[in-house]
Amino acid sequence: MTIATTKYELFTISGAPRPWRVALGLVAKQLDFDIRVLDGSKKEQKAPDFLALNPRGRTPVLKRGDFVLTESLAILSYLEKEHPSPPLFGTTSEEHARIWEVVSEGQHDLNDAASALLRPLFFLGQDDTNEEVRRAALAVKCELHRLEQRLAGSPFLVGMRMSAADCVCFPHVRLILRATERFPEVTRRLELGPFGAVYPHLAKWIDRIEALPGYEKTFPPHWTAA
Ligand SMILES: N[C@@H](CCC(=O)N[C@@H](CS)C(=O)NCC(=O)O)C(=O)O
Repeated sequence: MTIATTKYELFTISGAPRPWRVALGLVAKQLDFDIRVLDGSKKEQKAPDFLALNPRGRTPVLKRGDFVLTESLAILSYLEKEHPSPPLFGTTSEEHARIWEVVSEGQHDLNDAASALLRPLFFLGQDDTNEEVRRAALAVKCELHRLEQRLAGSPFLVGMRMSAADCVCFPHVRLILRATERFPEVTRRLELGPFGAVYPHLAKWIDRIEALPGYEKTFPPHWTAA
């Protein structure tokens, strides 16, 4: 089979940050793709037909014909090789390295900080009276402050153009914004909101990415249904 002409299929779970990274990469590269949303509450990612694609039972999975790939960063890297323009990993060595620097921070520091805050807020019904929530909010503020400083000097996290750094960090930041929308009082007491007032550059960056043609396809369906 010639996979070059076959449309991409992206398997995701609504609101899950790692598959959202890939969806943004596909949108940034203006690639056509079908999105297959698995129901995490029904554990569809652990069903036999999905385990046949990814034995770890996780999303994202990108499928193109017979070619199946897991791991968000590997998929972004694959898309870059397949479709070099527009680039997601820069054009110079310095830019390439800087993008990887922010990608790595997003993958580890931002991801860990955001998960530690969002899990208790969204899934455990906790609030700012909880010591762990307050500690997690401090780590999140530290990460958001770093990103805010970057965006004070350029429209995207690394330079003038959307890169893999934006694809990786955006979903985590958008989920934090979602928390400030869902829990305005709690997040205000945690000094994370109102988001646009506390993080004006991040808010404009979110608007910039949300204005990309095709962005709406990446948006978690259950957020619009709610
Ligand atoms: N290192 C993987 C992590 C993938 C991952 O943890 N995916 C989550 C969604 S963000 C998932 O599918 N979780 C479902 C589960 O573990 O059952 C990547 O970057 O793609």
